[in-house]
Amino acid sequence: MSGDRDNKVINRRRLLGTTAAAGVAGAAGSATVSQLVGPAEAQTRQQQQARQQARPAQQRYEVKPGELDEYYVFFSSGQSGEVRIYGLPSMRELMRVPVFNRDSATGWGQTNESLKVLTEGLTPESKEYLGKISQATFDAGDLHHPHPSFTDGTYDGRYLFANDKLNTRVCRIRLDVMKCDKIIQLPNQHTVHGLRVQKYPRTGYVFCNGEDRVPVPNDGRDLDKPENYRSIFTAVDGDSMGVAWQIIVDGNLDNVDADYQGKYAFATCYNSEGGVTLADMMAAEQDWVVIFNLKRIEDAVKRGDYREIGGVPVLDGTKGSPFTRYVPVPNSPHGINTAPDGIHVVANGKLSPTVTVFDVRKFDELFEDKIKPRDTVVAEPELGLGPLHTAYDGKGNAYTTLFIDSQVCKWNIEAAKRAFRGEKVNYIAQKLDVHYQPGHNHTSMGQTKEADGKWLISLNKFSKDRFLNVGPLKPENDQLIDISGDRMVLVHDGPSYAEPHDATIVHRSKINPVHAWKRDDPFFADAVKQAQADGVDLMADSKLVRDGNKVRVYMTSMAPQFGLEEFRVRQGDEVTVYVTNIDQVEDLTHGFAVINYGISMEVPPQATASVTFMAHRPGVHWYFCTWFCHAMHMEMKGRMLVEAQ
Ligand code: CUK
Ligand code: CUA
Repeated sequence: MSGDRDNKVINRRRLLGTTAAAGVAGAAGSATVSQLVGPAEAQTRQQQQARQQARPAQQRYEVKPGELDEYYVFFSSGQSGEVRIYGLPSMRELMRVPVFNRDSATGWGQTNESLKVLTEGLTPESKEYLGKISQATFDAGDLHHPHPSFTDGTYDGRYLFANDKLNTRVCRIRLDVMKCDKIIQLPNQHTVHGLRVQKYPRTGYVFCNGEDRVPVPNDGRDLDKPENYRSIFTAVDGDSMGVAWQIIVDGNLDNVDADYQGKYAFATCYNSEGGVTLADMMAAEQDWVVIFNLKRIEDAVKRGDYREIGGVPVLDGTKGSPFTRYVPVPNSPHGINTAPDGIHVVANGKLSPTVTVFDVRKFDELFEDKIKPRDTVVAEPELGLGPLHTAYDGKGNAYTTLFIDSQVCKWNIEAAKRAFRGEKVNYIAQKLDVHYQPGHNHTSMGQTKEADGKWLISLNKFSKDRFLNVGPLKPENDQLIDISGDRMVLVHDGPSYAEPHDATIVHRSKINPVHAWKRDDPFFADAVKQAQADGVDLMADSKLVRDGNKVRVYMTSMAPQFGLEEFRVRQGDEVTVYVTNIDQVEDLTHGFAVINYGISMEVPPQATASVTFMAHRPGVHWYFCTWFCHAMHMEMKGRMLVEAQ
């Protein structure tokens, strides 16, 4: 047993550099690295690298003190459960938006306002489970894919949507205040992995890939009958944040994207085998991309041509259905990305060194059964080992991450199509080493029709030796690459905490956040309503309202003073504290925290925040401001006096 375990402890570099490569090369038909890149290129790679290092960037990437970045980057944080906002090209972290995590600074997961967002969209099954373990909500998540809303093929600055792979949730972040305002947990589906939004005419739909296959409903039936497991694709309505429809498919869904015509969504599928072990899932030589016909699905939903399961309409999109088409592609595809030309869609091979290029204009004929599924494929270039995701510059070039080769491959779509038709042409423009093992990559505005071809970031899963050693757990490495010239030039290494999967680079002209909250904001409307009922003017009054053993404490905050310097409650009271920040000054955030009660929350300018807790411990408990707001910030405090009962 222990010997067995020892055998499994494999050096990471070896695992990634040798074992995985051998496995993949095997799956790809025994191609070696030199076969893939050509012996000449393998030989000159070192010289090339030296040249790459020496080559100057075409664009300025230093952002001097006091200067502003040209782009926002919305990074996911994987198992940290939050969204992070960076500036590009500086790669400075500007803000974190807590979503599926519990956040100490802001009180996300503790304040009444955040708990409403975190609980109202849970399924009845989850609410029951959480009740049994005395938890209000899940306090962990796995956020992979952050994507802003579109109007007419480009970002409109309204929302950002993201998935939670851990608890099958989808969130919406308001880009005016950079806070999450809606979370929905999807019924029937088991995890949400791939997530992209409708690009045209607008978002519209948020497309959510169910990755794992389970019995539907998943209530204890068919445990040992994997052949009865199903995976589900969901379209969420981005305006109402409700489920518009779901559709059952064959195979595990991985990533998804949508067209620029508003007609189709498409997802990569692996495990066409329907296996439940690694060996089973890798058995077949081919998996597929599944294409969803939105119009046909919508018509069926209108006709009532569906089953209602878990309170939502569920359609059957398995093989042979009118709603879907399955296009065979090499084993275990991963990312799928629509090009800004509105025509090409690339599915990335992962276990195959190839990517598969589709022409969306052929999908109409495919659904009319005038052509075969593979007739929609217009190129299948061989790029290198472990292609995972592809980004675009809007000039006809594509940039594909090669996980195992630790490279980004720049290639030309038209040239790849010519090669596919049998011409002898070299479609690979350049391979750039990245450090190390890239997953997603993203170009500036590259996911829109306004791709500008300026910057590329490579989100690398390993940093290894690129930073000072911080112990066994190391940061990821998000690298910035200048793509404005003929050649890619690496300009910046950016360490990041666990674990960005995906990112979106949005030009700053698209986003216009406010500086202070508006008093009529729906985010704290419940507090405003309660205050009205209690005859309290939140902007002026500080007082305590007793309602049996429930106590509502209202106070203003204005640097450096809370509206109340003390309040008195009885042991066992349920206390709700509402703090309203009446400061008008930009960036003047206060906080409210209670010592030895674990209570802490942010109160930004012109906002009201509230928190409810039990006054269990008698005695003197100081509350204080957590945000350094004034020269007298240390004195911004008061006493909660809890009388023993
Ligand atoms: S996935 Cu992580 S590298 Cu969740 Cu988009 Cu491809
Ligand atoms: Cu208010 Cu510090």
